[in-house]
Amino acid sequence: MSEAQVSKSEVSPSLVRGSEAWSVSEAKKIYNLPFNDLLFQAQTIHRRHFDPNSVQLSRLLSIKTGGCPEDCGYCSQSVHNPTGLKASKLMEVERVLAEARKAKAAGATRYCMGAAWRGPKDRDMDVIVAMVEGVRSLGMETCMTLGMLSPLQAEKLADAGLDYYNHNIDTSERFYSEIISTRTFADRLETLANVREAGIKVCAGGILGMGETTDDHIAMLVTLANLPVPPESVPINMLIPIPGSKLEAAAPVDPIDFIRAIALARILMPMTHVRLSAGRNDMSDEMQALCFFAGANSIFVGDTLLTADNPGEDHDARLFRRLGLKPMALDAAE
Ligand code: SAM
Ligand code: DTB
Ligand code: SF4
Repeated sequence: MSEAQVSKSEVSPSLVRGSEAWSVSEAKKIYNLPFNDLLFQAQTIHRRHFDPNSVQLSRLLSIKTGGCPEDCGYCSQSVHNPTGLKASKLMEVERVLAEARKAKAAGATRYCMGAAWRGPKDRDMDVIVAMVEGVRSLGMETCMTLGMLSPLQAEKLADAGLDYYNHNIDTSERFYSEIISTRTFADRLETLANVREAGIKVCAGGILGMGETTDDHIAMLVTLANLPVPPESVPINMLIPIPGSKLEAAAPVDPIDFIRAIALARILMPMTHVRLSAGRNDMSDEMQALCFFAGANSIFVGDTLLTADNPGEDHDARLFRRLGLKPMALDAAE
């Protein structure tokens, strides 16, 4: 059993089927527990594996913005979405390192670099490798999200010392084609397999609030939990509706459903860092507090994500004070 896997015996026996893979019906039973029972289960499991008052801090940087050929309906950076975003070229390594130094000084332990690509071109790999090496030498964990990766590209990133690769499955297999047509759910799983095979830690999650059902939330989390090795990090994003994108008018997700999904992620993947990811700007402090209680233990800090707004340092510092939370130290974040 891998480090990220945990036996089902940790969940109340009435919820356990006995074999190792989670079934959708088991997950549904957990998801539909009375809210207090669900949160109690999630918090109990959370405490077995983590300090319940520590939250891992990651910082994002868009190293190549806009002009992306993929048609992800939610994204500000797709050429298929007339969002008015200005495209830019791949950033220079020195600029990336200057930003990473600032993030470290502000308490972030993981630096995540994102590019609006279908996948990296081989000609970009040397610059990407230099970014990974440079950020690592600052003493931060490194994460990249560059789109699809071939086995060879994954190996190159692993050799550079990349700690994590983010590639989201985004939603359930059933709902996926409603959101993206230029690459398939199976393509996503293939990149995740290439990343895992290369020995890089996996960060994979999705978005809630794109018009999917709660069954899609459950199915997405079961797919993640049943990967041969579950992801070390699972970002749960709440859709940021981007004006001009296909999903600009999507009905917002019910906050209680969102919190239930966080709790289910914690129960299905007890040792994973569950990140309360995009969309915190549209969440009350009280909703975020319930997400932490349900088992979320990672956030993005800083006033921007890739292109969209995030609560700034002051707001998060106040939230942490109000809740008695502290930033997770790097050794506990690994
Ligand atoms: N181009 C790369 C890719 O798609 O793999 C990396 C960057 S992409 C922006 C990373 C992830 O951010 C997406 O898979 C999606 O889950 C999330 N995301 C993008 N736009 C979002 C939005 N408007 N609201 C919430 N999450 C979003
Ligand atoms: C993830 O799941 N969320 C982050 C990260 N992985 C790369 C990205 C959120 C993007 C939010 C929209 C934007 O900033 O454009
Ligand atoms: Fe491109 Fe990633 Fe945005 Fe999809 S989510 S359009 S792949 S940048």
